[in-house]
Amino acid sequence: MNLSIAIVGLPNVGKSTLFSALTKREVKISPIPFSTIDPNKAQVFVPDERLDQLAKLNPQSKVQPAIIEFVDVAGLIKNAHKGAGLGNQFLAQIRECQLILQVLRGFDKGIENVLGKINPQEEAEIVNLELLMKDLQTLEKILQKLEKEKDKEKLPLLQKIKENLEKGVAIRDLNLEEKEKEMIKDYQFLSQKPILYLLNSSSKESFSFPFIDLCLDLKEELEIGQFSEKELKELGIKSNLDLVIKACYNKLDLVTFYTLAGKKETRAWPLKRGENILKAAGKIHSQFEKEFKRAEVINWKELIKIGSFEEAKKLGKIKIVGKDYQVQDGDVIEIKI
Ligand SMILES: Nc1nc2c(ncn2[C@@H]2O[C@H](COP(=O)(O)OP(=O)(O)OP(=O)(O)O)[C@@H](O)[C@H]2O)c(=O)[nH]1
Ligand SMILES: [Mg+2]
Repeated sequence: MNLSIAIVGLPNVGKSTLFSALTKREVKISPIPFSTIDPNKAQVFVPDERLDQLAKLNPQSKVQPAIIEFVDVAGLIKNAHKGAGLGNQFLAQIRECQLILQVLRGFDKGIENVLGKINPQEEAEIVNLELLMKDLQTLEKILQKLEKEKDKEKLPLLQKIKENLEKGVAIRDLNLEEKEKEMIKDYQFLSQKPILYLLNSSSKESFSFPFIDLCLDLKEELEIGQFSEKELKELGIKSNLDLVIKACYNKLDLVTFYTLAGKKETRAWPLKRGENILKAAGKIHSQFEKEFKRAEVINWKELIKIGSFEEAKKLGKIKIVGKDYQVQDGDVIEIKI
């Protein structure tokens, strides 16, 4: 499964600028609203200091960070769910993603502003409402079907969700139980997806919006990307894009585990928090999942302190675990088949 993040927002807020800065891809960036029509997609490595330290234990090994995908979605405006602007098509693209990253306009120079003013709060509300309305449309169809089938299990839950959506409450704010989340998982409701807010501005000071998670000058970030590491050092500037990637990764509610592949490859893997080691094994190779016997596990920090997996074994510091073991963030794992 790809871990995908949808970059969403009103037209001309800097979504493609962010995408290009993050992924180093050249895409259409233009002052004309609705420049992006077909989504841009690209993968980026997740910066990880723990992986860098682990890699030093086996300097010959290939280093493979975890990967996440960003999707630059077309701009949306009020009533997009009814077809306004570019309409409905972008909503399907968000459905495929696990996280929404909304870019909010904070810069106010020269470029047409579709909203007519700088107002991050209103931009956030417009997008939220569109997600909600789209969910309501989806829900109507599901309810019709379930009513026909005289479903007893899901109907009450979906009716509760519908009532809340009608009151303007997003599914992510409903505090659903795990069991309930599981029941609606396959519908991939848009307003259930976690959301992060990024203000495109050099300073957060003129805005008092506590909901804003990140504040970056995206045009500047794109320009910084043109410089080499050496030039950046000389100029005394640095990119803040790592903060965006890390914030997204953290918001996806994952843990990271590591493998050393017999010193050949030091690799970071994302796993949903709470999943067991059999799932982790399946991520590495389907054969590992099928033929899993046991696994050897040590925390990354402890491994670094000791210096090698073999030495840790001699010292009795490696845990032997079975298939139900719940993977912990920072575990270094070796699967035995
Ligand atoms: N001054 C300034 N201009 C910016 C900034 N970020 C983006 N722009 C400009 O704003 C215009 C729109 O940027 P895009 O990245 O194409 O915006 P978008 O959100 O992808 O727009 P659509 O694809 O039309 O929805 C471009 O001319 C950018 O150069 C910024 O931080 N400051
Ligand atoms: Mg664009």
